[in-house]
Amino acid sequence: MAGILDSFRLDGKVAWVTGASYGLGMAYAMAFAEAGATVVFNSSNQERVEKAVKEYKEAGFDVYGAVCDVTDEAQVRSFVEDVEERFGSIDILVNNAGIIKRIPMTEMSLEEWNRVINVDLTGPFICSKAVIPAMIKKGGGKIINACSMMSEFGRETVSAYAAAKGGLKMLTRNICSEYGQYNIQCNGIGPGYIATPQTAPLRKRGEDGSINPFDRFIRSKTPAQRWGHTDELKGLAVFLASPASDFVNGQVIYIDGGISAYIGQDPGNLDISRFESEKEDDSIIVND
Ligand code: NAP
Ligand code: GCO
Repeated sequence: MAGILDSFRLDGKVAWVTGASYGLGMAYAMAFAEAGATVVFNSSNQERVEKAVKEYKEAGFDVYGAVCDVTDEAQVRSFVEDVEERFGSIDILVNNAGIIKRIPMTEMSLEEWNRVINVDLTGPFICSKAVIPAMIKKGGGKIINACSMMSEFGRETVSAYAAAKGGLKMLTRNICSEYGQYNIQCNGIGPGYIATPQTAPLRKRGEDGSINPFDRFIRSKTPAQRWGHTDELKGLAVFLASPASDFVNGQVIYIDGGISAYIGQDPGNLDISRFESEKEDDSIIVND
């Protein structure tokens, strides 16, 4: 008789993680491969795709990657057709690819605003639309959207990103509403503040090695007083991609170290001596 842990396995499934050349996407892809899935990924840059394929191989996973900009419907269609020919139709889609531009709203150009909305919200629409018909034919599927603290909260300089992530929460609920009858579950992962290239600028130390003021702020807002690590999100991703979550739909599950439950403490009262010796984050800072 199958045990409970078998319901977390992904054997025989084809999983597509968008934007998995590094960061959280790579963590999700590695986790899916470890759970038995055939994993494919895309990113917008050939060099970073090739580098990532090597990293997957070094980790023991044979992961297929190709360049595909999630905002380009023709590229997405061609990527999906290529994957279907090579591996079969896609059972699991993680709409992970995302960018952020930290600019005061009144100083943000329309082009900058549109780029963030296109990657973070329209991209998930394009990719979900490309895989849902085959999921319906196959009897079901899983769609997981990369939501955020900014699906719930605002903050200075991230207007486009927050608007996109708030919209992505509602797109998650709408895909659930429209396609749940076909055994498609669409849920969101809502990470807190996680150490990746996207957040590297927020942790960058001063010339004198002093802690970044935003780093201090986030630690004062997090009960554990630390940033999350990409590995800590793997379990939730596998859960939402697996049969274990077949009756979970339209939910955004926050994995944030408690930020969304805590009013926070005065950053000035934080004892930073505890983590001054932490190795400085060496994530690449990718300029999109
Ligand atoms: P990241 O380090 O910046 O990685 C973003 C990934 O998306 C990269 O693989 C990047 O690859 C790819 N990408 C960017 N634009 C793309 C496009 N147009 N088409 C295809 N791929 C594209 O970000 P992250 O921190 O891992 O975050 C991943 C997702 O989780 C994002 O949606 C982010 O908003 C969300 N999130 C992150 C955090 C956090 O604290 N880190 C918290 C909550 C939510 P290329 O550069 O090679 O294209
Ligand atoms: C920022 C950060 C956040 C995180 C994440 C939090 O500038 O505030 O980049 O937006 O990336 O989305 O959940």
